[in-house]
Amino acid sequence: MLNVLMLGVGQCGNRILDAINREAFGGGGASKLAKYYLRPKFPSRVETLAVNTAINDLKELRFTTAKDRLHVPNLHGVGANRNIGRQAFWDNRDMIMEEVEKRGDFDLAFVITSASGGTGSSFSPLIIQELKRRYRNISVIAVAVLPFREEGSIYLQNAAFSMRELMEVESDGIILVDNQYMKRLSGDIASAYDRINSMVAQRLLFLIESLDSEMLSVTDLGDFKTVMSGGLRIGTMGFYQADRKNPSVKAAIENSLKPGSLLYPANVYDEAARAMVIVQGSREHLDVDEITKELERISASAGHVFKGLVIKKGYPRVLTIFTLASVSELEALYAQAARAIQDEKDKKQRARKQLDDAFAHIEDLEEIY
Ligand SMILES: Nc1nc2c(ncn2[C@@H]2O[C@H](COP(=O)(O)OP(=O)(O)OP(=O)(O)O)[C@@H](O)[C@H]2O)c(=O)[nH]1
Ligand SMILES: [Mg+2]
Repeated sequence: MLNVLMLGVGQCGNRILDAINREAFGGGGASKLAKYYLRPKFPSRVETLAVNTAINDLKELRFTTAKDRLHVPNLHGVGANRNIGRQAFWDNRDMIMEEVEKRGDFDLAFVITSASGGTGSSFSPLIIQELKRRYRNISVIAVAVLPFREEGSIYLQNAAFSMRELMEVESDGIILVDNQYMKRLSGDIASAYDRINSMVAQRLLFLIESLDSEMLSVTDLGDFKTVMSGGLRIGTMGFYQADRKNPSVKAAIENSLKPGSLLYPANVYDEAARAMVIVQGSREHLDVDEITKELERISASAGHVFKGLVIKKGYPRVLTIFTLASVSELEALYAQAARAIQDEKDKKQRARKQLDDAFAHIEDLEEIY
C-alpha cells in the first residue's frame, strides 16, 4: 500500500486540498460536523495537511479535519510578499516539519500551491527541500497553480521566481495547473476556482488509486517517477470520462488529451517527453488491442508511454499524465512578468523623481513663522 502525503500550502493549496478531502468524503456535502469525527475515505493511506499563515483561510475549509490544519503563527497572510514568507518558514520550520513527521513515513508527497501568492509560493520550495532531506525514499511532486495573467504585477513576478525555485529544488517533478487557461470553463472567478479545484482533486485521487490498485497492465510509483523525470520535469494531466453515448475507449483516450481536458495548454503529440495513460473501466469496454494501438500513436511522438489498465465498473475513465519537452506558455508568462517588473521599476523611479523635483522647490528656503 502506498503512503501518500498531500500538503496544501497557502490559500489556493488549502482549497485544492479541501476539494481532495471533499472527494474523499464521497463528493457530497458532508454535515457541518463531519470534519470533527469522520475520516475521509482514501484508497491508500493518505495524510492531508493544510498549512497557512492566515488563520482565516484555514477557517474557510469545510472538509479538512481540524487536526489537519496548521496555522503558522503571528501572521495574517504575508500579503504576497515572498521575503516575509520565506522568513516565516525559517522561523517555524521545525514546528511545521514535526507536524508532517508525526504522520509517519511516506512514499509519495504532493505539495500543492499557487505559484503567485506569498505564503504557498515561498513555503513550497523550502518544504520540498525539507521533505527530500528528512525522508530518504520519498518522491515529491509539486502541483503549481499559475495565476490569471491580469491579476497584477506582483502575482506575475512571484510566479516567475517561485517556478524557478521549484525547478531548482530537488523535487521529482512539477504538475502545472493554469488558472488563466482554465478560466474559459467558467464565467465568474469563484466558480472557476471551484471547478479547477475539483478537477485537480479528482485527477490526483484517480492517480493515487490507480498506482495502488491491482492492474491488468501495471503502472506503479516507479513508472510515475520515470514519467515525471522526463523532458523538463514539468508536466500536466488530462482526464476524460466516457459515457453511454460514446463508450469507446479509443475516443476516451483521445478526448483526455484535448484542450478542454487539460490543466495547462500543451499538445501532447508535439510537446510531450513521456506519458502515462491510465484507463479504468469494465472489462467489456477495455479493448486491449485498441488501447495499445492508440498508445502507440502517442508514443510515436511522445517518447515513452506507460500503460495502466484497471478493471473497475463503468464506462472508460482515462487519466493521462505527461511531462513536456517545451513550455511555450510558461515562457510567455516569464516575458510578461519581466515587463511587469520593469514597468513597476520605471513607475517607481518616475514617482521618486517627481517627488525630488517637488522637494527642489524648497531647497534654499526655510520655514518662516
Ligand atoms: N485554482 C485556484 N486558484 C486560486 C484559489 N485561490 C487563490 N487562487 C490563486 O492563487 C493566487 C494567490 O495565491 P494564494 O494561494 O491566495 O496566496 P497565499 O499562498 O495564501 O499567500 P498570501 O495570501 O500572500 O499569504 C492567485 O493567482 C489566485 O488566482 C483557488 O481556490 N483555486
Ligand atoms: Mg493567503
